[in-house]
Amino acid sequence: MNAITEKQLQEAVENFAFPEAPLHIESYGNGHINDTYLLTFTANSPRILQRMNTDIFNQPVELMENIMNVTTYLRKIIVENGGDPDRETLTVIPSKDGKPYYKDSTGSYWRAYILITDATSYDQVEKPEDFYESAVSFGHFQKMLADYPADTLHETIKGFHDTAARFEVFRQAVSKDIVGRAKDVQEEIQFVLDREDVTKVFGQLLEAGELPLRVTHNDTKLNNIMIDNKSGKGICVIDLDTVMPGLAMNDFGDSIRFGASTAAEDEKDLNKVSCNLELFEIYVKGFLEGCEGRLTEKEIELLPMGAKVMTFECGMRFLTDYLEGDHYFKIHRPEHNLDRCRTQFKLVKDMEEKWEQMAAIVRKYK
Ligand code: ADP
Ligand code: GN1
Ligand code: MG
Repeated sequence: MNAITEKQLQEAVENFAFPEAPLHIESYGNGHINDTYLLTFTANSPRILQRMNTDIFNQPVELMENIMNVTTYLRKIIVENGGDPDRETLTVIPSKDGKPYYKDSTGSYWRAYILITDATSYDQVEKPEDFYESAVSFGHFQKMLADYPADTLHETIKGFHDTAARFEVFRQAVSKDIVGRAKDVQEEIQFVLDREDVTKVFGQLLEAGELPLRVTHNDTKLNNIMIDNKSGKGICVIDLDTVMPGLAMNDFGDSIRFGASTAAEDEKDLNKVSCNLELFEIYVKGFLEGCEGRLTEKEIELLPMGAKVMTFECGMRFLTDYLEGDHYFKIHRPEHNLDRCRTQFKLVKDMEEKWEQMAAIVRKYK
């Protein structure tokens, strides 16, 4: 995506139905995909403004239709349960012409949300309790959407967690080698090639009818959940761009790859990176509680595989992006995607070594 100009940002701000002109606008959060701003006002509560990444989400109108439908559905359940829908799900602020997005004069798409205040989105686990709460919330999110009409959802990114298809894209990136980086990352490339079988596990089970497709979040990293500052509870699941039919194990697994790691996703010192089994166990417990008994025995048994597949897939995606010249994930230094890829592969290796222990932990909660 092009850099956002001041004029473009102003145009977007002026075209949403905000109660007054913002006092202050700043870049916000650590997401890898959208351009996020925090807007503060004199007499009103803050708002989030985002330029959507249409290189990645190339059907922004359909995407916003998904978000409107899913949040309307969730609001109803939250109200029935006596909750506060403005804090417990995303609230879309319409544009001045009544749409859930604004298309600016350069063709960029924008959207705005109520900011969930007095809550934090964490980039790393600071307290195990927060990780537990995130697990309950992501499990509960899936449970709340269990009866959502999945066939009405647009597929916002085709084959988002089709790991085998992503493996083919990776192979292409290696063979094209458009920025000439392949020679420097042979070890990482070999790491992927050695594990082709990992990319096929879920696809084969799905085809054999052994796994249910559910409405899942598909991007369950810790910073996509707001933890209430006072109660410590997981208050709101955010970043709903990839809510689509998917696999329960992948939602579990993506949380593990990010939150059960002992280091940041982009840590350069790999000695610091491992999968913390205490955090793994905490997440298993919380996620299964949140799902309220809805997962099948097979799904539960495959939770460790979800962790491995999602970590492997993410590492492979970072490496693919590095080989393709860093066009997908936002980077903040030249080798950022390579550093991220290496932490993921270190985690995969660590999970391979801890495989029996991970399986034994899951068996305790079956
Ligand atoms: P990306 O797809 O780039 O990750 P997100 O929608 O996750 O975009 O937003 C990036 C970050 O902005 C989040 O991790 C969170 O910190 C913050 N954020 C986004 N929406 C809200 C919201 N409604 N309330 C509070 N914080 C938010
Ligand atoms: C992206 O949007 P964000 O930053 O929450 C990505 C995820 C990756 C993650 C890696 C739409 O998540 O799939 O797992 O980065 N989202 C998309 O940190 O590709
Ligand atoms: Mg996000």
